[in-house]
Amino acid sequence: MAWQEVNFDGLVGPTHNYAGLSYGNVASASNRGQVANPLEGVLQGLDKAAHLRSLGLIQGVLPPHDRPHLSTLRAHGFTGSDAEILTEAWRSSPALIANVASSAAMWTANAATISPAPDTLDGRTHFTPANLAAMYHRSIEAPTTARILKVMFPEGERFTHHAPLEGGVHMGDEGAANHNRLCADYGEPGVELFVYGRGAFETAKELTYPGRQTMEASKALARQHGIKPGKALFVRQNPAAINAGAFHNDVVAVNNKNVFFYHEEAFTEVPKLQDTIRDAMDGTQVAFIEVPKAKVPLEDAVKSYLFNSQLVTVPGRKGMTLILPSEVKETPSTRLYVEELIATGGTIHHADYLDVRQSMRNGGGPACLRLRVALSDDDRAAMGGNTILDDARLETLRVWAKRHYRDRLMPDDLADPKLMEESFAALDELTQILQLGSVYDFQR
Ligand code: SUG
Repeated sequence: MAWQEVNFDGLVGPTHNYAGLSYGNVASASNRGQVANPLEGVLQGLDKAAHLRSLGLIQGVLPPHDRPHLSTLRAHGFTGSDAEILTEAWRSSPALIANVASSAAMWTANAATISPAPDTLDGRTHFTPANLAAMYHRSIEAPTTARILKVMFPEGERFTHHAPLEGGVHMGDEGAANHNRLCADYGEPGVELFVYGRGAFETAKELTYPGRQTMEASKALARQHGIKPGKALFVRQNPAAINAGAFHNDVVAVNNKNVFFYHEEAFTEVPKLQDTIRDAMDGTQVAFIEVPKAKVPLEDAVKSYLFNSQLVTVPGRKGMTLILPSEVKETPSTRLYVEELIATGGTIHHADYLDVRQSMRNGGGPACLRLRVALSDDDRAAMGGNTILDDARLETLRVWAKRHYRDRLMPDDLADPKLMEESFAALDELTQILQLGSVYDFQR
């Protein structure tokens, strides 16, 4: 049976803006208050998806969430019509509106942690939506994510869904952005590497920025997914990386199959980590590509998002391919490093650069925008909805975006009831295109 890694890219939402909501995320803080262009953002994302498809990879999408999130405002005691709720909440707290109107669900690497069937004791693919407890604007994502994933991967003999972890920031879980899966091939049993920022019950004095994921949360995920004995590994992210702005591990490390590409300072005890991974891999060779700080300082890794690239196996292409944000080319140290990497002709043979600047300005690179799911052909046949792209669906989504999205948005525009109406109309139509049913609160 053929297995593939399918990337599900989050569509940039109609309320995409720069509100500076994520403390510890350098790009989010420094672009606060800039003019955003949601239309350009969604089209850049679709171009990325189209590029991966043109390489022969299977590409899906995940829809934006309904924003402003009126259910959250109702839960805060606001009453009346939708427009009255929005107006009154804005009068009471523009910051609350910025949070409940964020389009942050587009970074689907944070949507969930997924353990594919070959890794689990019951032979099913396990999904846990991330609680994203660390940031208020993201902590409201999980219920909608859960609903969407359940439509796409129906509960049953192939797929099973867990509730997001309870326990607030103590059980902070940021999903696949802190999770790597090493394997010989996608359908072979893998080793799952969970990366956390801090212990749930410690005061992490060495952190100046939040360690969003806790060790206890990572361990709970591995337990509830029933990962085979010895195949779940746990490693702490280097506090220096978090303090430099690597708020998720996928800002300093990425892997594909048996290749692990990471910055020298991503973890504290790299030799020990390599040994642990080698032992767990039971003879499958692992290629560790460690990028030295002498060549790429941590600051440049964070600024350029070198490691927030997608590392993919392209049918018919020798070696692996990095899908990189254009910022890597514009940062001298990372441009040079990638040139050298390709020239040595080791494991990674190709570098494709893409423009996802609308997302990058909020700290979301190519890898943040995608949720990876290893699926067999039979798994894909069992999926619900219609979220896998072909050329026609890509074109439909482009036309849909051009009809509904604005090309200019400032944080103050989030108070506009017309923007809310436009967004809900766009999403209502999108659920029909993607055949997802009524997944949004405003449809229920
Ligand atoms: O959670 N930015 C997101 C970026 C997420 C990137 N994802 C991964 N690394 N996988 C975050 O910090 C900024 C929103 C704003 O400031 O308007 C934001 O939420």
